[in-house]
Amino acid sequence: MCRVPSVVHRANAGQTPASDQQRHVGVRIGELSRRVGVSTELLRAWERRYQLLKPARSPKGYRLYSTQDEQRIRAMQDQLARGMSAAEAARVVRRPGSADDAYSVSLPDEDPDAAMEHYRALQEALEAYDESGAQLVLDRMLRELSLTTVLRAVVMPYLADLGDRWEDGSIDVAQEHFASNLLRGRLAGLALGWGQGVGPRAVIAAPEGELHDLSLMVFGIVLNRCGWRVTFLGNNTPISDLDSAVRHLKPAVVVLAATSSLLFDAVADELRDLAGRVPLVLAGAGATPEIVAATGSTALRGDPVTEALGLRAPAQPLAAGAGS
Ligand code: B12
Repeated sequence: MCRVPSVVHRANAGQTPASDQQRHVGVRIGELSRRVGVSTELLRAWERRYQLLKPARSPKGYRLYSTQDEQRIRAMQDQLARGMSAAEAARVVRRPGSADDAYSVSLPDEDPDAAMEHYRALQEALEAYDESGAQLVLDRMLRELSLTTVLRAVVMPYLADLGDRWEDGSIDVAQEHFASNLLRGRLAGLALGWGQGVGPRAVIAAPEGELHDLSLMVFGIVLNRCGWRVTFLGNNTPISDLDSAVRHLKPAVVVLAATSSLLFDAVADELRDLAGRVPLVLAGAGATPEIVAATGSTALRGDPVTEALGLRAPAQPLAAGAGS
């Protein structure tokens, strides 16, 4: 399922479109809208008029949108940017073997019912501050589902929902902190030894001011399972210190993630300089097309698991001077 061939970019060719059966626990429309930068009204219109989205239902009847829904919207945005009408774009995106596939990595073992059951058990334990209960659910999940399914179909949607419910006041900061810290501990366990091996090295970090690093950890864990060596600098990394690490380690790629483009903007000159010496990839909601163009970097627009499965190592050695 992993790809580690020639150049740093999305691996699109030869992937199978994900079927409806492979769809999994998802996010609500507000979170989907935030991720893709499309209003909820427009998303509803695309769902209604073009059947672009195929949400599942939560036990309470909320529509839950999957990674594949998110990918279809991104493909739709690409088609619209090429000047197509919405109806034409939707037709292209829905067509088998189309642009939609370029954003899909099928995870055939993703079983929506199994994932949903684990998701509910995890949510119940975490939000009751039941540490041992939550650890047992995670143990069971890791025995019964693949790692990519646990991360992509349970942990990430759970984190997104946690944020939604924190925002609307249905859980408080204490519950959010308890849950995200417990999950962070488990991710740290899964990450053990990710710097070892003989594969290409990726340096992954979040820029100064960014405290969110769980998505980067998920990305690094899957990347390592795909044969990469991962050097994780974590959140709030000053750009000068990132630069020192890059000179020392001479990685094949540097991946930076941020929730806001302002954090990339603040170090845009330094990022442009870095991108001249090493393949630089920006990710997360902060990786806007503007900052990507301004810094000469590339972007990963999908979720951390899908993107880690598709990341390719560069064909060229580092530019002269990268390690000096
Ligand atoms: C846990 C959490 C925290 C923890 C972080 C702990 C940690 N070590 O990471 C703490 C408590 C520190 C925190 C702090 C804050 N948080 Co917070 N947090 C979250 C929460 C619940 C989960 C974050 C997470 O890991 N998500 C999992 C990732 C996978 O999902 P995602 O971030 O949506 O990313 C998607 C894409 O952008 C992409 N992606 C993201 N990163 C990467 C990286 C790579 C490599 C790739 C390929 C893709 C990728 O993949 C995802 C799926 O498509 C989110 C809710 C949410 N929706 O995510 C809020 C959330 C991110 N936080 C939010 C806010 C507002 C804050 C605070 C400002 C709160 C405050 N008032 O203090 C601070 C900001 C601190 C700072 N300076 O950074 C908002 C951000 C809104 C915005 N657009 O900016 C969110 C969305 C909550 C909400 N619904 O309002 N937070």
